[in-house]
Amino acid sequence: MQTIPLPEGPFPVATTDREQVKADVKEFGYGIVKDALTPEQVRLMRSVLSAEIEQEERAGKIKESYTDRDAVNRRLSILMDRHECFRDLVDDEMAMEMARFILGPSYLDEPYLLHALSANVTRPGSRDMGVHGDTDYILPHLDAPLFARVIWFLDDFDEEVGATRVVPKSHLFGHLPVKDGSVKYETLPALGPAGSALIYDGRLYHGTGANTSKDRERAAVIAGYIHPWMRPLANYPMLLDPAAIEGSSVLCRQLLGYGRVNIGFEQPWRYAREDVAALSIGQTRTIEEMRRQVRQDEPAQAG
Ligand SMILES: O=C(O)CCC(=O)C(=O)O
Ligand SMILES: [Fe+2]
Repeated sequence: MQTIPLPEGPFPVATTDREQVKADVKEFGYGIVKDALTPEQVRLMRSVLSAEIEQEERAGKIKESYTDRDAVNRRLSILMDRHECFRDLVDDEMAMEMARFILGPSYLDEPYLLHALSANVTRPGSRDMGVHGDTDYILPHLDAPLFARVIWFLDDFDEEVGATRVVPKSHLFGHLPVKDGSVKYETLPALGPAGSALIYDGRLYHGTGANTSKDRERAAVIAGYIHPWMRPLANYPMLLDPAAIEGSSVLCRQLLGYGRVNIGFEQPWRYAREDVAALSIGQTRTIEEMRRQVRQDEPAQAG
């Protein structure tokens, strides 16, 4: 078996300096924002999450996921309409800044889309997830930043509790990870106190760590942002409780797919239920603004 060793450090550490985090993401493929959530947000999200998991367990809804090696951990795949604290995380200002940094400008300034907002809670005895990239499902490998990922820490992330493991600089390897057992990638744990957020380019090789603790859990909320021309995990307007989305920001709903506009062309939602259609967002730019944008983009597209 071939082992791919870690590159030269020093490696990114949790910091409140966002410019440093961006530099880390560029060079290493990941960075860690400290104090990304307030202690109140962490407490609320953690307790809502525990209650939701308990409820799903009682209802027998916990399913094994093909992405994990066992079913000791707990995953909840849809968080947006379970509580406002999660819905309002969708258009979090820091997450948006990092998504813009990773994905770059979008055509006609169309907002990105949220791919998914889910939770992953490791529990004592959970095995590691195995090294992967979050764009592995896009074949063949496309060497462009397609996915901006944010893992919010709701508990302290340390090695024992199963902090996410990363392969520094793997976002630039130029191919998907080899998963036939012939290659072993050395990894590092992404560390930080509860309230931190791991930011990474979806090409980065990574995976949940094993939880080797006796009695501690590690809860994470995972968000992914994609280009407006990509397909999210689900058709959210068909799936989410409209009552829980009412009162959300325009940007939040655009990120959730309630935009009726794609690359400047608006289409009515003729057959949507009234309360769902009422949440949809039409064109927010004038024709003149769009023409100006297209003219600005032309040299870049040609060149
Ligand atoms: O929970 C984690 O630490 C990472 C999970 C992950 O990589 C994934 O779900 O794709
Ligand atoms: Fe992942």
